[in-house]
Amino acid sequence: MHFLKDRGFQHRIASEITPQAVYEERRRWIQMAAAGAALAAGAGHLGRAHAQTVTAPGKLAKLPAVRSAVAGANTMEKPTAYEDVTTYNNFYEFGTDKADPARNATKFKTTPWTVAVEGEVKKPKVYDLAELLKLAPMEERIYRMRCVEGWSMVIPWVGYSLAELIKQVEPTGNAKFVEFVTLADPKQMPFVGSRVLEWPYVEGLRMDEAMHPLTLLSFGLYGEVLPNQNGAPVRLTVPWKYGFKSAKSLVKIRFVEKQPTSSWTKAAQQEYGFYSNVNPKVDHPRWSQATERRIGEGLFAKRRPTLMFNGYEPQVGQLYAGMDLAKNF
Ligand SMILES: Nc1nc2c(c(=O)[nH]1)N[C@H]1C(S)=C(S)[C@@H](COP(=O)(O)O)O[C@H]1N2
Ligand SMILES: [Mo]
Repeated sequence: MHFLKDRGFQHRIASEITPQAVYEERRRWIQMAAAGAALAAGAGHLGRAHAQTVTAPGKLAKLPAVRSAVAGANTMEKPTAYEDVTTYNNFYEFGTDKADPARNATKFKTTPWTVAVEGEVKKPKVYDLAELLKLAPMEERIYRMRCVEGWSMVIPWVGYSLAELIKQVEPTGNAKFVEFVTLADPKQMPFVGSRVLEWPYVEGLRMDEAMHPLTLLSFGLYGEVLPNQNGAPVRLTVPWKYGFKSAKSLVKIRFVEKQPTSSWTKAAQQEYGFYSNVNPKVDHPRWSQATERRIGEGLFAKRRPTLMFNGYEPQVGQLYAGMDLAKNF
């Protein structure tokens, strides 16, 4: 794998992060050292571009990555605290309260793990997680994440473009859409079987959306492997669409001719469409989508304006040229 050496991270301090961030990080580091915290845990994060906020506690395996060169892949916005990213979750297989996934997924077994890639492809294959981990260089991507419920976060993911995997399996001319199927194991997931949604959780993308370099196959966040509650061991991250399109704990990726029906579309067709592009001008039938609450800013903080395509319009706008976005919501 293409791991960046610590020296590389040091270099990034000088070249890429703001003096304010450097200051904050140094102060945090001094405090940590003074408190007698294990330097081994802190030093690895010292040069991370986003380390001015909260770093991962270091309980999970490290997943080093190089900063992504993909256009638009690294917002300068402050990442949401690790604590919030890993305790305020939507992962209905483990419960419907935001705190449920972190509580109920502690024993979730993610090894062994395979992802079957099949359907309209010349080279279908069942990938072992180890194979997926080394299929392409790991990149860090700091994306905004906007949930359809009206809140948002900024999350530093680790992964690579889904396009890397798609190229390996060589889709046929009939492949027009990609369907993503996630694990549904009632033995491990207490809410699978409940009637909130149809299981397994299914999502889909149009082929050009799946091939877009911003569409990420994610294996980690904050420089470590994914916590179970965030969709370990591998999930999708589509930053310009509402969060529910980013299916967690993937077990199958299927190339198909017809537009797949998402679990959320099945549950409420008039509320959750296939595209689900973030759009401040197209409201949810039950609430406005014009603004959002940024998690971590507190309940009294001013709501932020929601950006067209979640701020990724320069990168993805042309995918929808000429489309009626109110109709194709
Ligand atoms: N399998 C599965 N994937 C899922 C969900 C889910 O309930 N089950 N929830 C979705 C929703 S609504 C959101 S907002 C994001 C949340 O991702 P996060 O908890 O890592 O922030 O995951 C998405 N992926
Ligand atoms: Mo969501």
